[in-house]
Amino acid sequence: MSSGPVRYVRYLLFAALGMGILFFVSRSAIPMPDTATLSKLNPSNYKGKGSLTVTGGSASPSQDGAALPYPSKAPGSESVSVRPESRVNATFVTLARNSDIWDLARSIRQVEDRFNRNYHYDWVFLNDKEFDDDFKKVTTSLVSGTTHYGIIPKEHWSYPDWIDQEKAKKARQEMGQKKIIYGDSESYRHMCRYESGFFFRHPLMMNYEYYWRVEPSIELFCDIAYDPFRFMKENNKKYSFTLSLYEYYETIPTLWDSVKKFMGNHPEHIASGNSMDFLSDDGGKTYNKCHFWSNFEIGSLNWLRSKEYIDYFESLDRDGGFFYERWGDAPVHSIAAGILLSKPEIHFWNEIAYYHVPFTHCPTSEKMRLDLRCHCNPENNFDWKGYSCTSRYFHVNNLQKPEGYEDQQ
Ligand SMILES: Nc1nc2c(ncn2[C@@H]2O[C@H](COP(=O)(O)OP(=O)(O)OP(=O)(O)O)[C@@H](O)[C@H]2O)c(=O)[nH]1
Ligand SMILES: [Mg+2]
Repeated sequence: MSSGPVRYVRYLLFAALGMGILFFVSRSAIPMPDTATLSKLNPSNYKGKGSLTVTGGSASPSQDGAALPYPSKAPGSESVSVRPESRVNATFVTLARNSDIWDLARSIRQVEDRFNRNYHYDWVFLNDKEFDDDFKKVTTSLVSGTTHYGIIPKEHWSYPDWIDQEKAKKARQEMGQKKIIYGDSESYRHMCRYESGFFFRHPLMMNYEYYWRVEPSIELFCDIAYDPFRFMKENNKKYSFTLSLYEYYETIPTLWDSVKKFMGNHPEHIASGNSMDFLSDDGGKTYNKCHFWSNFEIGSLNWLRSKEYIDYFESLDRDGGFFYERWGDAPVHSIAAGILLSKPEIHFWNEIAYYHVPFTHCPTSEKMRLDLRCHCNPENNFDWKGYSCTSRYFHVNNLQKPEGYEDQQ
């Protein structure tokens, strides 16, 4: 038997131990805000500092219906820390006007909530005019990584000297009369040419290996449960997409002639095992107008900066169709990916559910939608509709369409 005071000391020690255990148990049971959120609340930690957090374990994506292509449950508010060095050298990139700010704010918020809040990748904003303070203030507050703001050099947003500006003006007037979308717009043409041939060479982009293009007013419908940039790098992917469709012929009547001229002059640039069958139904004679929708893109900047791609862009640019017609950056990028890359270097993101007016990619698999907490209506999925080229992409790449695709046609 212990004597009185010794017994009291023992009681006190037990009580202290019990309280300690209770504290640890309750702390781990109560959801705590992640360190990224906490560090943003402290102004001295405002940007790009502190530990990096990612959601879930490692997982590699694959096409719909494949065995466990993503973590069995996409993590929600919980997060686990990983070291910053596991990040890839990559950035988001957006070309925008100051007036795009509120439509863009919605896009950024979705990208952050679904993915980047756990990764803190940088974001580069490019504009042909100076960004104003409001634009910078709002975007800086929304992006969890470091933001950079660049002005586009004049020579990348103006007429090259071989362009006949009178002829270009006439073409715009004619296309305007025919009510071709953006047919009469001069700035839209500069935008398409810039996205086709220059954004990846902007000094701010030269520091990075991969980019993810984001436009105003897009939606992301599912959690992104792994790092797509890392997937690109580890699997040697150069170009990737979520939606594909047919181009409006009136905007590109001579684009394929120009591509054929390039292919004739540069047979050494044409990849073996390429995706010509995605682009053409007659072995390359004519273009079937299929293209990847470039308002969403994750891609390799080194590929766009390669001699193959630059030769391709410069050859097309000389032919003048960016101004005399209205060539879009979507068919220009897609044709390049189709002929300069081998098939496995292109990737379709089934897990990245995406909307840009007026089309939606929403995974066909219900399990995937539930696991990734998607909020898209599967009835809106465009993949298997007649105007989409994704069926053709699956066919050309021998991919199996997901169960239930017939009901979404
Ligand atoms: N700085 C700048 N950015 C532009 C200009 N025109 C378009 N952009 C941006 O370029 C991208 C593509 O332009 P959009 O107007 O979205 O073109 P679109 O996607 O074909 O057409 P929408 O259906 O209207 O979205 C967007 O990120 C725009 O913010 C411009 O004149 N200046
Ligand atoms: Mg757009």
